[in-house]
Amino acid sequence: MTKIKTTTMALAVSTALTAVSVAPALAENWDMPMAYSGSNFHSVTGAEFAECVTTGTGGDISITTHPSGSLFAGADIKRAIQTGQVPIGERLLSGHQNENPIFGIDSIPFLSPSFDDHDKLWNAAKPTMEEILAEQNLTLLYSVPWPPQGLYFNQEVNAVADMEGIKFRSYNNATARLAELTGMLPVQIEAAEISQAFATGVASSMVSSGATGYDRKVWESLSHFYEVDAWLPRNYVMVNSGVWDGTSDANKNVIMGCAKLAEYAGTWRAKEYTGFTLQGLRDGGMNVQPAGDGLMTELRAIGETMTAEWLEAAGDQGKAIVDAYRAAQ
Ligand code: PCA
Repeated sequence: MTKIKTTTMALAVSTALTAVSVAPALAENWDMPMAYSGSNFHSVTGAEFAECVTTGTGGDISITTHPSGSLFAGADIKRAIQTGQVPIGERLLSGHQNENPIFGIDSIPFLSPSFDDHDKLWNAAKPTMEEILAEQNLTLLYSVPWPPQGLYFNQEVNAVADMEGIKFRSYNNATARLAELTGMLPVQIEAAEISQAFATGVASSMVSSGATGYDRKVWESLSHFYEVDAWLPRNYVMVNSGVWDGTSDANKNVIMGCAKLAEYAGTWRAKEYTGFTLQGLRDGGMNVQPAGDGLMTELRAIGETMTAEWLEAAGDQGKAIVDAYRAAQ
């Protein structure tokens, strides 16, 4: 009798356990803060990624994007993911170069000025970047470059001497350093705030892509864009590693598949958007042209100084990435 009872109970317990293990996981909603405007190609790519995950996991995980820094301002997004305030988000990682110089690998002037070069730099840097992020409780899902960076002004500029004393909007350490080395006055401002900053005279120049100038309609305040192709910074979509570890293998596979698609589509858009947005600046009334030879020579010399400074700060780890990149060229 006792034996039967035990067996019955064991059966009941194992049935209950089976029932638990096959029960559908509770549907989760992941809020995904993003720093740039909803119409920006990174945000469009992020929204498609979110939809892909929501559909692909059968609604187990639905992702809601929050562009324009509406949930967290750009500068706060990384910390919010690290500390689990949100499970996932997108950030321009070079904005955190003061935590680790390696985060600034994509903002070294003239090191990798084209999409093809930049791809090689990214391949060389990716394993180290993933390790550093893992130490910070972050798992990298995908990363998409911005179009090449050029200089915006509200006047004609033919030489570094013409920049003296101009208020310059910066978005990371490298851009602030560029301002210092050209005699300008850096003020750090998120992209979401720049239309207002230019309209009110808080700044009247910046280095950025045609994409950001176009998204923020900067022709309302600025007159010139000089194509410099200084570097291509990247945005990164990261997930909190604890959340990631708690995600089923099946759902991880779906998310990684969606991430690959997003990286491909986002990179393609960045390339397409380069010409499209420069034309948009022209249509807005701006003078858009390559920087003159004299200015480029001066900027290249500044680039060499900044490359040396970065290599010094980033030590062996940084040198290994740059060596691997140069070997792949
Ligand atoms: N736009 C972003 C970063 C690089 C870019 O092209 C910005 O200006 O904030």
